[in-house]
Amino acid sequence: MNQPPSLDAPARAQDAVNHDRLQASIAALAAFGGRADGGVSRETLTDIDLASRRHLVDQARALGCEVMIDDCANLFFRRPGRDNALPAVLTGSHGDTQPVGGKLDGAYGVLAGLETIAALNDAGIETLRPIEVVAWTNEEGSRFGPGAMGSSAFVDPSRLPGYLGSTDKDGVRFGDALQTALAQAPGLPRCAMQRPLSACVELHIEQGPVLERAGIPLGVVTGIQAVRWFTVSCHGVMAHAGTTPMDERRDAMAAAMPLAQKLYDYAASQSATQLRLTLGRWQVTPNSVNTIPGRVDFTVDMRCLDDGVLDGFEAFLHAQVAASQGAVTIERFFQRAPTHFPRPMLDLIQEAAGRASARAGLPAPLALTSGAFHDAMYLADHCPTAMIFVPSEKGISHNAAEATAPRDLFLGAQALAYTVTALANR
Ligand code: HGY
Ligand code: MN
Ligand code: MN
Repeated sequence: MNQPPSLDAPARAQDAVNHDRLQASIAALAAFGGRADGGVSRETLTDIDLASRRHLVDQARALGCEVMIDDCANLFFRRPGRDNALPAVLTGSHGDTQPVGGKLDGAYGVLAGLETIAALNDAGIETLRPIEVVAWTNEEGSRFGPGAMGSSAFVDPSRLPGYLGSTDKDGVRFGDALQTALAQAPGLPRCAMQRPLSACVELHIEQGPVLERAGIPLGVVTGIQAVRWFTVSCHGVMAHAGTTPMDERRDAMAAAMPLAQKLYDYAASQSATQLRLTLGRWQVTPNSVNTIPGRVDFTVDMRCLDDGVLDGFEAFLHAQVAASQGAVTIERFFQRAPTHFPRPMLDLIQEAAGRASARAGLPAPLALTSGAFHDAMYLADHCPTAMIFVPSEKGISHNAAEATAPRDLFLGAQALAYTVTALANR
């Protein structure tokens, strides 16, 4: 018989988290897109991702959850509370991965959310509010840009139409992939976007080296740095590699390389600001060994806690474009200012993580900012939101070698269970 909400419910939920069950659920989901090198390739709305979603639906239903889907194919797994008219507490993360990703980025937050529900079930705890675990669509932004499409559209549905025309490297439109995903979720009730939520907590791996270097298993995330993405296009003229004299070429690569170096030099000049620059995706047209490139497109990912630094870098980039007299064009397709999580949420996570660490005889949680962006950056516009981190071994992520000690994954899930239960009884 479920107990009515009580003050010790968060502690009882925390103590009911099951280490082996969590490990098994991580291994089961990792099989969808599992790679021989131990990584996972499960880009958003691919057939493998759709199959993994069906697996998550089955897991959630086995826990007694209702399952819903919204217009951006975000999946919600809902555990009723005593008063289901109250806005739910949301946890979860994203189910998609990078082209060569790991088992934990996103998946861990979804599965720890389901583990929280399993722990509540085991402990016979009935919360006042409903709890929902979400699997967001396309957080990575690697197949279709920008990133965090599902969460940003949930918070502001007017964004969704602008996402539909985004295409992947094979020319597939996001809108078409989305329709296929929705068509493959027959019988799932469609829920509204922008629904009121009472709070949101996202558990995630740090994807950087801070917690591991500090020897601390749990992080209280105070905020997320700013991010901007651009496509830089260098325009030339295709011509024969053998017959065209060097001084008669308009070689797009000859324009792209020095520009890229100027951007790296600029970033190096700003190193004191912790500005980070990545030129991650290159496309050469026609990409032939013996044709002078007619066009070179490359992406710019710039990040910094100080948005003013990104303003300066963007101005530098525009100055290079102006100086090119039309040979270089740019398009900004993602921009997010820094996120700061509210103090009352940070205090609760400190309490939840502090109890889990103390009972394990480990150091108290560390406060830190996130170098990676997360869906929580948009939810922070919608309801009181915060994040919990666990360490990444050697700070590695977006790499098949991504790993976190099982002990730390367990502690993170314990901290989440406490936090979500406390919020669901407020
Ligand atoms: O790029 C990011 O920060 C996130 O991991 N997708
Ligand atoms: Mn992630
Ligand atoms: Mn990621």
